[in-house]
Formats: sequence, structure tokens, C-alpha cells
Amino acid sequence: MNNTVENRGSTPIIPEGLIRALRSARHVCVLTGAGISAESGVPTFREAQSGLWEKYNPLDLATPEAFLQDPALIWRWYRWRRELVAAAMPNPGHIALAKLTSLVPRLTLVTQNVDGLHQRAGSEDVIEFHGNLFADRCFTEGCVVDCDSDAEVPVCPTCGCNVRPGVVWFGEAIPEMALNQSFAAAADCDVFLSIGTSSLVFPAAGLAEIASETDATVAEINPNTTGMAAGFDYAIAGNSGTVLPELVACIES
Ligand code: BV8
Repeated sequence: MNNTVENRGSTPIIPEGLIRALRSARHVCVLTGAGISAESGVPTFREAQSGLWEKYNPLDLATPEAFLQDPALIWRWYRWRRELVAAAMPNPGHIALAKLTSLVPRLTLVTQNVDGLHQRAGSEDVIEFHGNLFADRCFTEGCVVDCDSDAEVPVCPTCGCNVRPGVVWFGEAIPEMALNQSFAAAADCDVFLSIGTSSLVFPAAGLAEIASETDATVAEINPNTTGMAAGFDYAIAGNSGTVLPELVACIES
């Protein structure tokens, strides 16, 4: 049964049942997507891109095939995103999640985002399910390298192959440790919060399904209720930068 909570007023309404579940939770698992960074000015993955990139679909660019076909174009895209993110600041949603960590016995934060904003907001041990925008990796060896990131297409100092951004592209496997830790946390948690994600990208979106199959309380926070939320206990329609600080305040009070 799903309780969709419309939050169009100034103060979001956090369902009493969710507050109770969070107050008594032993382990909270949180999955975030691009939506939690939207209020920091970082475009979500499915929003139309701006400027030079408006004619490109990120789903077409974030692939190994696109990189092999035109590494210079892909590097230009990632440098544009690095500059966007470097100029962005964590928003109240990121900050509230960092605070939530100190209010519950155990919190596992899994993010699909590659922007590092959770860490800049003070969250530690963040599981970066899709890697990190600012890491450079050898395309052939896969290892993190220290290279001249300003070159049009940086090369690996060890083997001379092209270097790529340290993110997980479509068609690539999720890093094994991130996958195992995230699946284990989703299966073990008492509360699962799905925040700012369209729940369209797998296997990340499968984490909420794993939690739903246990007796965990599952809630979504998103201004646009997703199709997956029909199976959740709560769907809170609102921006995470407004809802999360209110949720934390309710738990603290
Ligand atoms: C893999 C890094 C296999 C790159 C990204 C079933 C099972 C397994 C795989 C698949 C499957 N079905 C299909 C697949 C293949 C594919 C996939 O899921 N495709 C989709 C398009 C159907 N999955 C994969 O390829 C994955 N790999 O499965 O490998 C394998 C196994 C072994 C060996 C080899 C291979 C890898 C997927 C990783 C792709 N990389 N990012 C980069 O960033 O450049 S994913 C990319 O999408 C971003 O990380 C983004 O975070 C992610 C998901 O999108 P969202 O975060 O949800 O963002 P989106 O824009 O969609 O939505 C934003 C939401 O926020 C919206 O709902 C909006 O309403 C909301 N919002 C807006 N404002 C706010 C807000 N919410 C709250 N507050 C606000 N203010």
C-alpha cells in the first residue's frame, strides 16, 4: 500500500509512520540519484543539457563505445561537467543526509551520482555506485592514474593508452565492492530511502526492490512520483532540499 504525500506547501509533511520507523531503525539505507544535486545547479541525467551539449543525449555519451569512437568529444563533455560540479555547492538535502548519519545507529549511503557532493557535505563512507567524475582511469588497465588531465585526451603514464573518467558507463559492470555492499545494505536495512532518482537505471534501481521484499519501510522523495513508488510504503512528493531538512528536524524533535 502506498501513501503518496503531496508537499506543495512551505513546510513538507513527513508521514508519522516514516518518522516512527526512522526513530526505531537499527540500519537505514539511502539511495540517491541526480535529483538530490539538482538544487545545487547540477543538471539531472534526463534533463535537457544546455549549451554545446543540448543536442546530445547523456545516455549516448556515457558509453565505452562513444569514448572509443571519439575520446576527445567525450573528454570535452566530462570537462564541462567537472567545471559545473566544481562550481556547485552541496545543498540542504546533502547536508541533512550528512546530519542523519549521526541520528541513527547505522546509515549506508549509496549514490548513483558521480559529483562528490555528498562527501563535500560531510558524508563519509559514501558508496559511489557509478564511480566518480574526478577520478582518472587507464582505459585498458582500469587502474586510477595520475595524468595530465588538461591534455585533449590524457594518456596513461604506464602503458600510454587513453585515460578515461573514473565513472561507470552504460554496459559496464558496477564495481564489485560497491555492488556487494549496496545489495547487502538494502537487504539488511529497516528503512530504505530512495531520493532524487527516476529509478530507471539498473542495477541501482533494484536496491529499492530488494528492500521492498523484506519488512523494511521504503519511502521515495521526489517531486515526480516514479513508477517504482507504487510498491513503496511512502512517496513524498517534494524537493529533497526541502523535505530532507524537515525529515531530520522531525526525528530530532
Ligand atoms: C550494468 C555514470 C551489466 C556515468 C551512470 C537490468 C539489470 C542490469 C542492467 C540493466 C538492466 N536493464 C538495463 C540495463 C542496462 C543499463 C540500464 O540500466 N539502462 C537504463 C537506461 C535502462 N545499466 C547498465 O548498463 C549498468 N551496468 O548493468 O552492467 C554488466 C554486468 C557484468 C559485466 C558487464 C556488464 C551501468 C549503469 C551505470 C550508468 N552510468 N552514471 C556518468 O554520469 O557520466 S548512470 C546515470 O543515470 C547517472 O549516474 C544518474 O544518477 C543515473 C540514474 O539516473 P537518476 O540519478 O535517476 O537521474 P535522472 O535524471 O534519471 O532522474 C532524476 C530524478 O530526480 C527525477 O526522477 C526527478 O524527478 C528527480 N528530481 C529532480 N529534482 C529533484 C528531484 N528529486 C528530489 N529533489 C529534487 N529537487
